[in-house]
Amino acid sequence: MTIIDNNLVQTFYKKRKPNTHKGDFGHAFLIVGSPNKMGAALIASKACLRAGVGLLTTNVPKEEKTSVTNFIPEAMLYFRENSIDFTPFNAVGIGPGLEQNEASQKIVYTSLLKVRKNLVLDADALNILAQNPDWFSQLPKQTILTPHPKEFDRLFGTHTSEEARRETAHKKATQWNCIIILKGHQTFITNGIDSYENTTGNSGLAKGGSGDALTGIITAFLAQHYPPIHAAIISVYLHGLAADITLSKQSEESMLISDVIENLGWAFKKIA
Ligand code: B4P
Ligand code: MG
Repeated sequence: MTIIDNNLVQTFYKKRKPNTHKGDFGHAFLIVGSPNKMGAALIASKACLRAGVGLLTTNVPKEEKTSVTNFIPEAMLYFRENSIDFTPFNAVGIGPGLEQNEASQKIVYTSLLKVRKNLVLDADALNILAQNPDWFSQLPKQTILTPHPKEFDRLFGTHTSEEARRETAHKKATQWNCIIILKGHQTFITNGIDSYENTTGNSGLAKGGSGDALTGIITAFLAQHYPPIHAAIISVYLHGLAADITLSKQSEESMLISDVIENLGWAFKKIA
C-alpha cells in the first residue's frame, strides 16, 4: 500500500509552462444535475474549473439553464434533451445530481459504449450500474468509479468492514480493468495492481456535496491528460488538502464545500 502524500503527488504533477493555451488543458464534459439536485451540478462544475481544465461543458436539463449561466459563466451548456456527440471531449464525468430514471439509464449506457477512455462514474451513475451489473463488461478501460461505502455495497454486496471493502475493491478493479476510489476518511484507491491510501481531508467533508466536487476535480485532471491513476490520486489528495486549508478559517462543523473549492488554489500552491 502506498501512502498518498505531497512527495508522491510531486512525482507526476505537471506544473504549467508559460507558453500554453486552453487547448493544452483539455475539454471536460459533466453530465450532472436534475431539477431537484442542481446544487450537485454546480458544485461539480465549479470544482472542475478550479482544478485547471481548459474548457468545461455541462450537460443539464434545459429548464435549468439560468442556474448554470448565473452561477458559473465560465461553463458552456449542452442540454439533456439532445443526443450526445462525445467527440469534442477529452474526459467525461457522470452522476452528481442525476436521477435514477429511464433517461439517466440511457445516458449511462450510451456513455459506456461511446466514451472509450477517461470516464468517471459517481452517485446515481454508480447506482444505475449496480442495477445493471452486466454493464460492467462494457466499462471503458481504466474507468474511475467513486463510491462511498453505501454505493460500494450496492455495487458489490454488503460488507461488514472497511478492510473487506478494500479487498473486494482490489479484486473488482482487476476483474473489470477499472480504478475504484473507495471514499471516506483515508480514502482508498486501487487499480487492481497497486493500492493507495490518502492522508489529507477531515470530517468537515462529511457534508452533502463533497463527493460531487471530487468528481469535477477528477474529470478536470483526466481532461488535462493525466493517466487515470494519477488523476485519481492527485484529485483525492488536493480535495482533502483544500479541506484541511479551509480549517484555518472554518471549523469542521461550519465548512461548506464551496469554501473547499475556493481553497483549491491554495492546495495547488502547496504542490507547485
Ligand atoms: P448520498 O445521498 O448517496 O450522498 P451523496 O450525495 O453521495 O453525498 P456526497 O456526494 O456529498 O458525499 P460522498 O459520500 O459521495 O447518501 C450518502 C449515504 O451514504 C448516507 O446515508 C450516508 O450516511 C452514507 N454514507 C456516506 N459515507 C459513508 C461512510 N463513510 N460510511 C457509512 N455510510 C456512509 O463523498 C464524500 C467526500 O468527502 C469523499 O471524498 C470522502 O472521502 C470525503 N469525506 C467524508 N468524510 C470524511 C472524513 N471524515 N475525513 C476525510 N474525508 C471525508
Ligand atoms: Mg456522492
